[in-house]
Amino acid sequence: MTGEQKTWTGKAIVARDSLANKGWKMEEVTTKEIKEDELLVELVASGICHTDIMCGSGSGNPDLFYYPRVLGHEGSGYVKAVGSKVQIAKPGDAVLLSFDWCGRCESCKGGLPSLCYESMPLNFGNKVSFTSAGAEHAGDVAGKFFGQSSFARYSVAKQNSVVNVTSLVTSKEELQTFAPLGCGFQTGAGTVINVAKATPKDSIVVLGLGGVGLSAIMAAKLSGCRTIIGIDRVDSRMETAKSLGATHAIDTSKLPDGKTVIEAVQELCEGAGPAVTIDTTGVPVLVKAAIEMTRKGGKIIQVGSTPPDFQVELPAFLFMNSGKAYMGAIEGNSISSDFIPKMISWYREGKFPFDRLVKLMPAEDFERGIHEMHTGETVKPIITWS
Ligand code: CXF
Ligand code: ZN
Repeated sequence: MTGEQKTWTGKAIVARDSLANKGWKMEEVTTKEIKEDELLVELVASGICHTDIMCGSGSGNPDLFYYPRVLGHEGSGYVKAVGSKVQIAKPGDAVLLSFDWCGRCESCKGGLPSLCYESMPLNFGNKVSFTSAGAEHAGDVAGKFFGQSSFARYSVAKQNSVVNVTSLVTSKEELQTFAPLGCGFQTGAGTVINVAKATPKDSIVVLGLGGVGLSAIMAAKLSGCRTIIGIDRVDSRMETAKSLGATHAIDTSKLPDGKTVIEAVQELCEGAGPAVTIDTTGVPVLVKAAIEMTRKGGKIIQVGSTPPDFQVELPAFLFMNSGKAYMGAIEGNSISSDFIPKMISWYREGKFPFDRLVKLMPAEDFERGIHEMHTGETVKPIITWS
């Protein structure tokens, strides 16, 4: 490890119980010493993603829901110290946090680190990164969610979850705005570009117009898709989708009497349906509709987290005859160190204006950010640490 200082103390959002039980608290924690393949990052900002809320909201499955822990997996900051085997960054470098991958498994070796057998999807975290000094709660606190746990002023990050953007950012303020690139924006854009490989010949439907869905809309526009349909039930998001390139927006709360969302979509797509349908909602009724509305030979890509026990039932014979493919994708099949620089260059060219989706607020206001994300007032809350 380079540098003298071995541990850092600062604020973190510690989930001691589920969010619904008001179990997320701002506390002072001290980082554990970094290992040879880890970095100590001073966060300047963290994006809030639904996966943080999902993993910090439940109980029952101890692999998924355990406390106390620091969540957060979208983040940006500056490196304070690096372990002896870290090659990707040095103290002072600007970095974005994304997801961890092992580099040894068949997925990683095959260029699909987001499908890492060791680190993803739900085997992240559960490793101690912090100690809390608070008299009320002294003791160890888990970190390394997605390899890093970004909801802290100082955090320990596995080297593979870190992307060096020193040469790509111009200021601390810009670095703060870039915080969500490592998950939400990469997931939406990567699903269209890397998974669907959408082209101008394709019509595309995106269900759910949050950070992931609206990034998918921007990427569909970037890919020249001929018909781009956004579906949601929050008015302002419909407008945002259109201003980002959607050719149509469907408000499911305002469908004319008797018309289903499936009919509404198919009417806009030559009666046959879209070639690509991306579900970012995880809402069972919409997942079923997504599969049905898609044209023969089309792809349905599941990106939103459904309730864990929800099962999709398919009539196998008819489904075979439809030639459709229902598939899952995580993080848009992205290799973050390639895809994040690409998103930044599209942003610079005005083709991926993700800054229009974010709202910055002090880390102490995290509950407001979560609330505004749920009501639809804010697409992507970013909490700032300094
Ligand atoms: C997650 C969705 C749940 C599985 C891991 C990846 N994506 C973004 O947060
Ligand atoms: Zn996420």
